[in-house]
Amino acid sequence: MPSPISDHTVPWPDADAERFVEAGYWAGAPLGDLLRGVAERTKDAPALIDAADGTRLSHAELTERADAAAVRLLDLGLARGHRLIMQLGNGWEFVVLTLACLRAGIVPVMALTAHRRTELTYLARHAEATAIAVPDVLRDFDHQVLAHELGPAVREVTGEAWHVLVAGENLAPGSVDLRALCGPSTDPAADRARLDGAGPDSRDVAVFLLSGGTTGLPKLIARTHDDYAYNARIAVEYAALGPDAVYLVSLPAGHNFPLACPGILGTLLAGGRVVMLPSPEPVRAFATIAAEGVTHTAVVPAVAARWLEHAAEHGAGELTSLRVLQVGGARLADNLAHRIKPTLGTRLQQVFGMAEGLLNVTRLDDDEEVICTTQGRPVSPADEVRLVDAFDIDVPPGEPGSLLTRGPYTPRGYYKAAEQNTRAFTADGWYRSGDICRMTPEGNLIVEGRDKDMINRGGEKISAEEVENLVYQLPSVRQVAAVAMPDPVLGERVCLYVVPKPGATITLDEIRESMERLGVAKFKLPEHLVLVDELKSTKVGKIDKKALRADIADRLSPGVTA
Ligand code: OOB
Repeated sequence: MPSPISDHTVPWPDADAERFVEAGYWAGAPLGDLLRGVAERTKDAPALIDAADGTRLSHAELTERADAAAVRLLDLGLARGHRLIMQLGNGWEFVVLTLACLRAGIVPVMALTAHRRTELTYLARHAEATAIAVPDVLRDFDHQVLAHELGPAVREVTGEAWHVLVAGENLAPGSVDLRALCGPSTDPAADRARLDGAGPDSRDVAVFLLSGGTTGLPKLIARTHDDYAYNARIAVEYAALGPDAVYLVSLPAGHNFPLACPGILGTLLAGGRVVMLPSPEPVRAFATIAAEGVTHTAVVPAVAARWLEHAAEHGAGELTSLRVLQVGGARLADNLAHRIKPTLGTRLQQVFGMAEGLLNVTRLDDDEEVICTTQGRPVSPADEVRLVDAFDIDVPPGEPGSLLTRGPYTPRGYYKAAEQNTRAFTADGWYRSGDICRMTPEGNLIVEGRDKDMINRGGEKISAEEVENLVYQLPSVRQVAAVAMPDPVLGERVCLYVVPKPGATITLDEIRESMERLGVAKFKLPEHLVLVDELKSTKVGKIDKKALRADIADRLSPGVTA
């Protein structure tokens, strides 16, 4: 039996929870009920469009399908409180299955399609999952085969059946047809009767998000129905997203940004419509924006840069419906920010968020200068933010400091991670984001750097420690350090410094091949290798990564060959 989720989460203190309810931040209703309530009002208004296969569902059809899928999951043997690894691409099935889970109280673990054996095995065992949803084949990778192969290792911890749900044409024996499971209902009233009153509590965990990662293995962030619904609702407000909004999802849908900031959940709660597209590649994305009349979308800075390039060459005529372009996930360079309105003809909203909670946005009516040079300010009046020095003392106004935060949608600890929680959270519940920020006199934050050991590759977060642990499995490696190297396209990429064992040699290809054999997401593979005789330590005996980052930036600067 999977252990109860509540055994491993850190709840908000009662006094805080009461405060959030009284202030109306926590609505006291599970997301499935809130979405159903919206569908009852919006009925036949379009809710979901899959730009790849042409599927179109109204709000009424979407909630009916979600209910039917929830019942079918229960019939399979899943139950409220069970965990399902969600590893689907950006298609309609992602939305129907997510809503089905929310309705039944089954908790989706938002994995990425880039994840491979190492990550999935860990996630499924750590979350004690009893099911996984995958595409059959995506970008030449057979997800279905891997999903079945995970079974024995997962069953070892859960003692339960392992269900493999597959979205695709070629179903293997033992796979559940996800498209049929997410298909139309045969008896909506019966589905509803079965689910009403049997669903989750608003304080229950709604979804598990993955942490950006600074530790050897990714951590799970347990977001509750109350906190996540608030997150989505308040983001809706600041993006001025109403029932006429058309929101394009082109970033991986399981990321917090396109899922709930305001993303899929916010758009549906506002009665608007969601358009799913497999990638943000500009030719397809621009054509989809024009065809569907997209009003809002979210991208990372690397994508914004590609869109700017594309528009500079081909014009932005296809983007006339676009009202708000949200950019976040990594620092947007001021010079790119300044080009967005003139080149794309749309308003920019900078979003500095984190799966752990705190969301900062520039307001749509802020001065152009604020929009283009800051990452905005917290969305909730109850968000608390401090900028502190190495001793957790608040820095003077205007000085850079490490960001600590608490609030109504920032959980107080990671799931099943008591030991890491003592480092990632202060004793009184502040989350250490690891971002070095400065606050302007108006209260806007500017992200200036970070004091966490992470590499931000075009918005995908990579834990240096995770990469190092994988590289240490190679017999010829004596010491290794993974650091960010600057990159004009993605912002950062993974660079490795390696001290080989005496007499041994090693190449970048060998390292990448060994990591691929272990099965890890491709975006984590190092893209540059520097062999050295030793790695210098700091006074406290840690590898001096600051020096390495400076070294690689130096080596890559124009005129110098690395
Ligand atoms: C978003 O969430 P995560 O969990 O993938 O990553 C959070 C980290 C932040 O701590 C910060 O280091 C970085 O990503 N980050 C930014 C940023 N937005 C995120 N750094 C500089 N400027 C920004 N605008 O990335 C995320 C979650 C919700 C909405 C948007 C992004």
